[in-house]
Amino acid sequence: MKKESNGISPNVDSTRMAGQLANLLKERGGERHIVVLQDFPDPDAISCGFAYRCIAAQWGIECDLVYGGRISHQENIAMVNLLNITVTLCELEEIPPDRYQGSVFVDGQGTTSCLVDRLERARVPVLIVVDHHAQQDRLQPLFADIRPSVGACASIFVEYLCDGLLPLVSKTEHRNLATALMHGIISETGALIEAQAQDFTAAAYLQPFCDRELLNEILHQQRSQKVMEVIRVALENRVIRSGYCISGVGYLRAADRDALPQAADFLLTEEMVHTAIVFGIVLGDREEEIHGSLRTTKLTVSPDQFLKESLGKMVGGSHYGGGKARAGGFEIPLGFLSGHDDPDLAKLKWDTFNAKIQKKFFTKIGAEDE
Ligand SMILES: [Mn+2]
Repeated sequence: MKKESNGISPNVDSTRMAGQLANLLKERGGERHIVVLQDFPDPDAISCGFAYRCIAAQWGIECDLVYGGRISHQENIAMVNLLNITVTLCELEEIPPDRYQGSVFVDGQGTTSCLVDRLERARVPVLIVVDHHAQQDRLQPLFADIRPSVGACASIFVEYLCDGLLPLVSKTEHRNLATALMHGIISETGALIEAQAQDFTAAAYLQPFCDRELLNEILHQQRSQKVMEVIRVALENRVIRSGYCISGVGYLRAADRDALPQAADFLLTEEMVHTAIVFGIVLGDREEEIHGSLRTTKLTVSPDQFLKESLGKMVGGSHYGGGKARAGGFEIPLGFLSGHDDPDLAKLKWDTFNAKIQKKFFTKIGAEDE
């Protein structure tokens, strides 16, 4: 086993993965790839996309980091701006078939992106999937590295870096990359509390290259007034039963969607509360949807299972929600009921969905009539 200069020894298995990935990149040299991030990219996904772009550039591969929804969390906006990471919102209904020679999925397996169908219609081959969520079978990539045991997907990319795919040196781009990956690991693992051994190993490798001042600046963005307002409403509307705190916040703009997980994080800080769920109707570009966020500190609550069992499936067979350790989310399209209404009808619509969703969760918990 070879020893890196900083004392981190890569494991044999990951060295093999890095080798396979390098072979694939060599074959695909000079191409243009689309790196698909989830619709609402988080720091883990953004840093992985950035890492892939830097790695692939060595084989003359150009990459667009693309998402289909929105980047709304103040920390994520600060991250892409301060670390100079270009990410692109895909607004095209159809992706021109000759634009990309391959797609790459990081921190997801195609189930959290609205771009998958569009890429399939454009016949863009799926090249690579690197993820740390449970195995899903939506895509058939040429190269897959799926490791649910790792806390952050960013840690898998750090392994590739130190296994020789792109040894970091002291230059601005690498400083930004190391800082992005460190932010990805920290935010994905609840400030390292949920981190696994691989995540600490990765963080140790990044440490000499990471810019602490920049990281500090990213982590201490102040909340917008809108986010504060959503948190206030969430606090006011909350209902607590058996340790579950559930709150509907009504209508909110797509730009403020990220207020939902932030409100859930905040509600989770109350005494006796172990699980917080906050949801609202988000006015998207085309359609209204219910968006919700779940946060839990209880080991016996699996967000994925809880949301799937509480909310069930839509007509097409896919679930309304899912999650990972400690966190989850859900989206319910309003379909025919979507669209601007007069205030009375809008209120009626919200009241109905609010009551229905609360009932589903409280039934699941067995606390309907408290
Ligand atoms: Mn992740």
